[in-house]
Amino acid sequence: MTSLPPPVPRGGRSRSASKTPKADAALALRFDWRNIAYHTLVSRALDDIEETTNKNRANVPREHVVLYQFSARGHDVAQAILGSLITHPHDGVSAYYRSRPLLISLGLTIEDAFASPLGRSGGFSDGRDIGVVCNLPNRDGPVVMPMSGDVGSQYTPCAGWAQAIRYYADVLGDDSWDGAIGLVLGGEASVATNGFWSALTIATTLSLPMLFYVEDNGLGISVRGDMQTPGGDIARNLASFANLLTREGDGCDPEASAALLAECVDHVRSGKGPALVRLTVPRLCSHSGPDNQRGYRTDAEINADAQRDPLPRLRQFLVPSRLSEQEWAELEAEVARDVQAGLQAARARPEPDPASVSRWVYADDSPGSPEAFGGLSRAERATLDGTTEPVEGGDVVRFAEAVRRTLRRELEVNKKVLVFGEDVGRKGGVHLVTEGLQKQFSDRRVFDTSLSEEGIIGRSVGMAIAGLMPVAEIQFRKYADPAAEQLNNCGTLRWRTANRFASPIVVRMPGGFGKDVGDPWHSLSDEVRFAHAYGWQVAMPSNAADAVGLLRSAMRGANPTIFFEHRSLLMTSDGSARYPGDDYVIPFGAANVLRAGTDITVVSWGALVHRCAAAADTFGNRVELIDLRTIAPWDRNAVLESVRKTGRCLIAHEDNLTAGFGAEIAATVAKDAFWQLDAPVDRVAVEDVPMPYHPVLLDAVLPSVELIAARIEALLTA
Ligand SMILES: Cc1ncc(C[n+]2csc(CCOP(=O)(O)OP(=O)(O)O)c2C)c(N)n1
Repeated sequence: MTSLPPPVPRGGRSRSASKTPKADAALALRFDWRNIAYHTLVSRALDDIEETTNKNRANVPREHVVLYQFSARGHDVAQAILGSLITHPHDGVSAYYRSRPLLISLGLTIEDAFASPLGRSGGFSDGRDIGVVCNLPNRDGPVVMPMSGDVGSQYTPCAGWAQAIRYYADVLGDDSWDGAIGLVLGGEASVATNGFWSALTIATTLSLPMLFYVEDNGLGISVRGDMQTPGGDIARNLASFANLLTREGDGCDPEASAALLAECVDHVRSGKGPALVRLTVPRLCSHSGPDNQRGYRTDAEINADAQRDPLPRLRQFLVPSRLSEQEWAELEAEVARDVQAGLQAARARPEPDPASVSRWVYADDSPGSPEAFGGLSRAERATLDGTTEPVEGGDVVRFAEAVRRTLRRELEVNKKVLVFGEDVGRKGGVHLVTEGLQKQFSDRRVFDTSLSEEGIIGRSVGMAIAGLMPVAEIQFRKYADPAAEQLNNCGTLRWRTANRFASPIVVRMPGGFGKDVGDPWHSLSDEVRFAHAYGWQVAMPSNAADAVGLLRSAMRGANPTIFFEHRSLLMTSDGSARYPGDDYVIPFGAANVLRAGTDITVVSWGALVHRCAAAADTFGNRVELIDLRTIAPWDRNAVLESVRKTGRCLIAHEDNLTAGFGAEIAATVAKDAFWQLDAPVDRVAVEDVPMPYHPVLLDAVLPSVELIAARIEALLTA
């Protein structure tokens, strides 16, 4: 994106909101304080009950035990105030384990709030995730994206949501998104994480509508805040950050918190750019159920924090000037009734069904199966039907051209597609695969990103949850390392929310050896890592036609996909093929039998397929060569059927031998085709050495045509 609004002037020191009597009156009218008090009291009651029935207590029946408890005591009042400002139907929230008061104020039912920590069926995870790691899919109001257990990982998906707001409003012309914001919550320790800085860079460079809400209780489990940022005050430290409004104050003072939060939310909603607000709050509890605070907090410190409890201050602020004593008493009675009813309903829910535990790792589009929040809807996908029949007589294209044409076509037919990554926009990618696309589709749809892979993938997740189809490029396979956390969380997102949410994204990732060159950074393959991760589809096309079909399938699909672009195929004409057409699709998990043979099955994928084909040439029609095309899912049937016929199997890949994907195939063949085998299953692969630079070293580690042929020969004569 190039056309940013003018930067907010550097703000100098952050400050608290200044108040005038007029502002006070407007503020008083703006907040429904009874509601805020109700949500706070509900949150307190939940914490009270959970803390007194946790697993350390005797004589509580097992089925009434919260296995892992996180209290929000002390953080609750400010969150309830914040929640009352999150009112736009397209507001998107990314939160963490201490954010339950906010969720309650956004519509989380008391029953669900209880049932999930109790591990009961239904609710936001169907017993799969820690109770307070929650979410709130909401088609008519603010959405809380699925939380994650790893601190800091909440930030970049929120930046993605905020960028999606701008995309819907500015590019798709949907004015129902005008004025929406992304809100992210984090503790003060989370400001030390990569995710925080990555999101801050994205939000400030793109001037996104994003509010960072830092609740500073001074402790990250036991570590003090001045270890997370010098002096312990992130708002002060960021006061001179360009394009960022910073504010801070006392989160125990309801009136001051309300004024600060209203100012920040208004700033962000009005399109002036991101804001960060830091509120100090006490942690009136241990870090979590298993923590007893011994060793890092003295009784005096615990007592001093107890004096700062914001709940009595809220009562004092409201009674008698805004609520009478009697109204407060009625409110407490109402909360007690509602909480008891919610508790009973939660306890009456059955335990989750063990038979369902493996459901929802991937999308289930069978008729009647519920639709998740996120990704293209089924109806949208139905308008993008493709064909598995290639067109006749397409021109011969190189691998890179095939990918480019597919991206171009999908950008044309689906306005929700965005293509981005480092250098992807103006330059057209360091491999030039996206060359010309920005010119054709604008810098809002095809764009460069900041240099943060965590930011690229986390942002993609937030965009996908908001209903877009992000196609992210990781410049080289090795540079997916900094994004590992976001990639892993993306893959499990559907499963851990029991299909309430999904984030189908496509990650294009060049890797593997190049034409006569290699090195440990640009030539990593290591695809097995993604096959091992949950929830991902992994495509490893060996040629241009398969690249078209698989990439289109991924971009019209409902599951996140790693799309591997082999460097040697990008750099040579090895993978050239006839262009199979603008609507060509290949389903995942369908191998291609490249040549039929009688005596041995050779299984491969990616660029090594071409070396296997050359090796097979020496053996006439004795070799059956299978190009797997995708390793997650992989076509077991095609491999087993072939091996049962030939009686021999060699697997060839570029990834490490040890625990490479060949080991998975070998184990499957050894078990399920054992009685048909005439020789041991063999593998040829790189022998657990990083890719070297000099061509003679590269040749020494990569399986050569000659080596593959020798191993085929050995098996045939075994
Ligand atoms: C990436 C990661 N590292 C470590 C942890 C373990 N951990 C859980 S909470 C926490 C402290 C977080 O403190 P803060 O962000 O201030 O939030 P608070 O708990 O105080 O609300 C740590 C270290 C984690 N969950 N994720």
